Amino acid sequence: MSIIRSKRALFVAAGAALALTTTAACSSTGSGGGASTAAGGPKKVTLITGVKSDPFYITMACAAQAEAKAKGLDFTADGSAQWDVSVQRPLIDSVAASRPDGLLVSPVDVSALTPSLKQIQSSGTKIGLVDTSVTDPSIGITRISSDNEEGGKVAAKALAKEMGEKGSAIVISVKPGISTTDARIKGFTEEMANHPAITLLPTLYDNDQPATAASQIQSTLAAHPDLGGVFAGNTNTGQGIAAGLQQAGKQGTVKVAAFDAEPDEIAALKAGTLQVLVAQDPASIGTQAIDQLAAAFDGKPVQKQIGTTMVAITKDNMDDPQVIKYAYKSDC
Ligand code: T6T
Repeated sequence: MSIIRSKRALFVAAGAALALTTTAACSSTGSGGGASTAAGGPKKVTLITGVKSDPFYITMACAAQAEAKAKGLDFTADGSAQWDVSVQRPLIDSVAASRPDGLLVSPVDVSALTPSLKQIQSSGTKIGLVDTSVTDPSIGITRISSDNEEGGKVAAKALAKEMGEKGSAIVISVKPGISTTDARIKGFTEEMANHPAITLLPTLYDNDQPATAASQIQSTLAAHPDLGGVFAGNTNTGQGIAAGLQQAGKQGTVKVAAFDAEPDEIAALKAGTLQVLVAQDPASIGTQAIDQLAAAFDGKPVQKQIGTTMVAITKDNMDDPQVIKYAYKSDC
């Protein structure tokens, strides 16, 4: 077992299973029970995720719902139909009208939604930022996410090894201005600089559309026959790249490290089209977010920043129950 420590993460390599755990940036207690409103009813909590149909967010919402029930909170969840500010903003603004006691939200942009969130927060709703966040530090009583920069580094190290430390590689992700995927690209790019025989091509963005990612990987293959590796910034990108490589007959030849572990990515890993999945722990994000809101409702200390676990899943370790338990769900 080798342990690699980074500024916020303990990186534990056990065989091929790599687990990354991070600890809260500040220590505090806080997991109070659900409190009632002044009117005597249960506190109302709303969750708004990035994309409602995304297994990462479904897994998060299922866990948040279970924890909210255990804490006696009145919980509702919703999410955008697609990764788009103009779609998520009306959802967030409708929360303002309902004035919940707590709002958990994954903002699809680091700044465009801040005015709406500021207005909701100033009216007394306690906000928790889950997964993605915003650059304005005044928003949110708690921020809970994976250490995405470290996850990008994990992906780069694994991909360089899969590529035999040579050839061209490319990053395909969602769009600029998303806190999580931007951090992954930063970590990946910084780590790739330590692998000088690998040429990193300019990053491409697919707007979270698998079909776009599939077409992008095929045109990249046509322009760069020496393409040896791809980093997919999230689930839909991973799905699209797997499909594109299959269509080009390059599955298994071009190595892929992808973030996340939704069912299609797990199937692609089994089929050998994807080689490494950096799985997050969305269930822990959802559970801990509810716990922090409940603590706030009870007047107990709240942890401002919480980092959650990531695990690198490969064909060699995916039968290990301690690893595959991080696979995402498509329903509760
Ligand atoms: O990778 C996750 C999430 O962490 C990211 O912020 C957006 O994409 C996902 O939801 C996966 O599609």
